[in-house]
Amino acid sequence: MDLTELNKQFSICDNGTKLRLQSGAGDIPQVAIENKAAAVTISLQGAHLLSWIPVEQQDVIWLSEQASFVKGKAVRGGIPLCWPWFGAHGLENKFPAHGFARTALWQVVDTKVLSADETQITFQLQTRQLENFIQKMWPWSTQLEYRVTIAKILKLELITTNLSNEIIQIGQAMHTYFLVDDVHNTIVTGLEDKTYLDKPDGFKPKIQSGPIHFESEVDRIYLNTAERVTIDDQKRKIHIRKQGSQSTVVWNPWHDVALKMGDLGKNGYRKMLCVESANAAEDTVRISPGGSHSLQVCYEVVTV
Ligand code: TA6
Repeated sequence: MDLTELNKQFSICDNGTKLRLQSGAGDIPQVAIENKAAAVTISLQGAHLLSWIPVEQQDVIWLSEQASFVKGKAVRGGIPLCWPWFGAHGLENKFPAHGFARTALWQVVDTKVLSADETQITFQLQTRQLENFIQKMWPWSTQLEYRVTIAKILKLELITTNLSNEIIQIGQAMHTYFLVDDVHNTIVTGLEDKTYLDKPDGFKPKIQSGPIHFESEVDRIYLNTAERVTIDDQKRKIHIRKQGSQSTVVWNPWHDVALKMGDLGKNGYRKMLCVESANAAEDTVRISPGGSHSLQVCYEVVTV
């Protein structure tokens, strides 16, 4: 990827807005964007957002101090895009967990200044252009467009367009790792009384009683959940609103699982919490030939 050429086409330097493509860790290209309201860094591998810092805030996104930046390897933290399946593949256990979009190299196709405090960048991934081994896992020609609007409220939209002649079925998630002050003192509201599938207990269905507290491993898919969810770590609240998603995943591996995973960093589990806007479990999306599906998510931070 020729960064000079990309910068000629897409860089911005305009009255407080700066957008620049640069070489990131592991020599993986990334884009840094800054305007009057916020700053982000997004890796082109996976169109993976690594950081979102609204003005006068600390980062809203957690990135492991032990995250490895290696071509073709998923990064621990940030906002991985799980697509075209969520979790383990339904039939083939050799296929990578959470699909292949998070490790593929995406193209930048558009950058725009919407105002002094709102900048938009669009990434694209065409499955037809990917390596043969990926096309064997996913033989349907599909286009993904990921539009990120950097502002006081971060807006993310992932549009899947089916370019094949068959109906396709996808699962997906914005597998966002939020930075929390301490997960022990953090609660999640908005999922009360909802049914969830409890992964550590063999995906047994259970009912959520009250807000979610974190005292041990939590790995759950909440079903039929389209409403606003809030993370409250006693220092700030993060509101999550979404469209095109009927399931919400809440995950913290806790101490022992984190230790086995090996890339969460010392006590990293205390500082991270994944609340994922998903199409997971029974909530898969069927898209007709020529049709599209849009998953939209926005994050807003309110200081307590
Ligand atoms: O979204 C929760 C989850 O599916 C967990 O079960 C957990 O293992 C996690 O994602 C991380 O997956 P990864 O493939 O990134 O190691």
